[in-house]
Amino acid sequence: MMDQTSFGKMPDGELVKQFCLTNSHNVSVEILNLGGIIRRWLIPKDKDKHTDIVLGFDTVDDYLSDDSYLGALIGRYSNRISKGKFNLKGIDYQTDINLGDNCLHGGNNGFNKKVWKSTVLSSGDNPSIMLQLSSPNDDQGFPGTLSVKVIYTLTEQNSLKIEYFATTDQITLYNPTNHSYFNLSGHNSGSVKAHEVQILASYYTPTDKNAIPTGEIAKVDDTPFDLRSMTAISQPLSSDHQQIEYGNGLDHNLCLDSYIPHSKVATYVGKAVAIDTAINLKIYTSMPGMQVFTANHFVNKKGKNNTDYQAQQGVCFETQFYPDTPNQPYFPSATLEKNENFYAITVYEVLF
Ligand code: G6D
Repeated sequence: MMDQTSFGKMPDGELVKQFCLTNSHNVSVEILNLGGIIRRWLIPKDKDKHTDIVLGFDTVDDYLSDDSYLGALIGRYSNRISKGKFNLKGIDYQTDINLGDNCLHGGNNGFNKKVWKSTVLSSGDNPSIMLQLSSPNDDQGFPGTLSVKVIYTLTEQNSLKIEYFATTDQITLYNPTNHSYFNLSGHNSGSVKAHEVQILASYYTPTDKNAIPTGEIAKVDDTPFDLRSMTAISQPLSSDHQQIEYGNGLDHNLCLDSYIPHSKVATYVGKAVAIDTAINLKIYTSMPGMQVFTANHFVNKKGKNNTDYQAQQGVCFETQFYPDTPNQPYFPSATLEKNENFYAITVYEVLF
């Protein structure tokens, strides 16, 4: 089922629409055409009650003034590019700088702040919405006109499928993700420290104190990033490992063991479980990396239903290419060639 409502207006008056996708098990996902934001994800509980498993806001202004990308589609480049600089085929580029002296999540006016063209693809079983965006040449300093399409589908197996498509008229970078903050006990239930997680990654990319990768692809063995067996999030968060100190918690890219270049198949890469609600989230993707981030900087962030979000109130599983890839020759390439057809898929399956 698909229900379309008005969510609000942009400063220039453009309408922001909300699409509520509901399946036959009464799971609902609310998606905005602003930034492709996942605003609510409702898991049925008792009669007429539900658990909302993602953090979010209640107004357009809250989303436009947010610096944490709650629920948003990210582009052109998820995570960081060191000093916003990179070179493609001998040409140097400089992107917008919006975090220290680096570029984060495609610059200050990234895809999360854009109103995407929206088309309902299916309003019956497996409700589906297509969002499209044309990013012009030199948008935030990135080369080429990039035509992007993202299709969200809520399946009868309680999975949200996110498919990314893109083409460009000249060589560029493209590294998309969705930046949802999950709390499987409920967005307003406090810390996710008691969640248990598993991530099938034998390596990770250590960073400097500004979250820029050193270039090393390091083994997770004997580090807080070894999440290959179910681990309470509190465990890595309580580590005195230098990388945890740099991130002020978990805020690192894990190198997924399943990655096969140019694969179009979403492979199981991990899961999270809330012990109190027994809600499970399984993650599948075709992408090479996943930034695991525990909202370490939140302080009284006013969210939905007047909830104050604090540090570690959500956990992100941002499937993506590695950070700063254009400057790291040994990282899987995030370069998109002229007229190449980009495709990536991530699936979040909820069991309850
Ligand atoms: C912080 O380092 C983190 C990023 O990974 C995250 O995406 C952002 O907050 C919202 O900068």
